[in-house]
Amino acid sequence: MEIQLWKEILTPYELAVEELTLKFRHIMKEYKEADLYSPIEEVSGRVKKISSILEKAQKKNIPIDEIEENLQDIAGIRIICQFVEDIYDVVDIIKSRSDMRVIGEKDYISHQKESGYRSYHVIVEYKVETIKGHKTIPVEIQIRTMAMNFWATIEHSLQYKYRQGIPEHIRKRLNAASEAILKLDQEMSSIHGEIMDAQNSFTVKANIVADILNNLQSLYKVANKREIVKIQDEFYRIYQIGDLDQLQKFKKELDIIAEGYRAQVAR
Ligand code: 0O2
Repeated sequence: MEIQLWKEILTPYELAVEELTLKFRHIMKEYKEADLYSPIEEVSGRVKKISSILEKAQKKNIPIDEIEENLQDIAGIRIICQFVEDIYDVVDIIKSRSDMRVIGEKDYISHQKESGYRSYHVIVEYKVETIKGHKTIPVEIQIRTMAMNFWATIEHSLQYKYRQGIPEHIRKRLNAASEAILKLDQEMSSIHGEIMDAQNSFTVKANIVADILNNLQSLYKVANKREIVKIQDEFYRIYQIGDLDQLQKFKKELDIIAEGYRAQVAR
């Protein structure tokens, strides 16, 4: 097979990697612009090197002219997340899209590989348009946490260093490191829950405060001003205690007062 032919074969894969990298980066941008937490932290992509394609085909006994039908990771996207929970959100995002179709999944998080490798792989079918026309190709999307990626990157380079197999004593260390990574991700997940709870109650509190202040402002225009100033002082006192339940109770009472005034005005 001539090098020119390889270039032709790989062009749609290059385009798919470029397009998908851009699309996933855009998802990150959209989350950030909407002031929302992005489950995607980082995106990268690559087209497998010809030498690696040949090596994998040889390892799996795939004839050269059947490589395209049998290798699903010629085009690869890697998505890095902060927390394990984010990985499953990213999988849901991928499944909900109309521009790619999931044709395979490998959950190496619930089913860690013997090597200690952990990651979630989704194979999608993706359509590209080149000057030669359109083509639907498989793309492997690897989704993993920063910690999982750290381990996989080191282990991958060791695989290259020890082509005949990683020595047993290093394997043992890698397994221990993989366990430590699992623990680290679990610890981070517990903090993740706390962060989400804190963000949630912050939003709830901010909305209650906004409602109370709106009501106070409206009442100030129609009700006895000294009464409203007294209510406002009471609000500041409760606000300083910082108890969400008390604040919620105060809001309900103020709603009733405001409703009463509204009814009077309507009469
Ligand atoms: P590269 O250089 O990253 O492209 P297999 O038959 O298991 O070798 P298969 O059937 O394609 O491969 O599926 P699998 O196991 O899901 O592996 C796909 C890719 O996942 C690999 O591609 C690696 O990128 C990554 N991967 C899988 N297992 C390991 C592992 O134990 N350690 C690390 N570091 N990465 C792993 P390639 O072609 O092997 O390599």
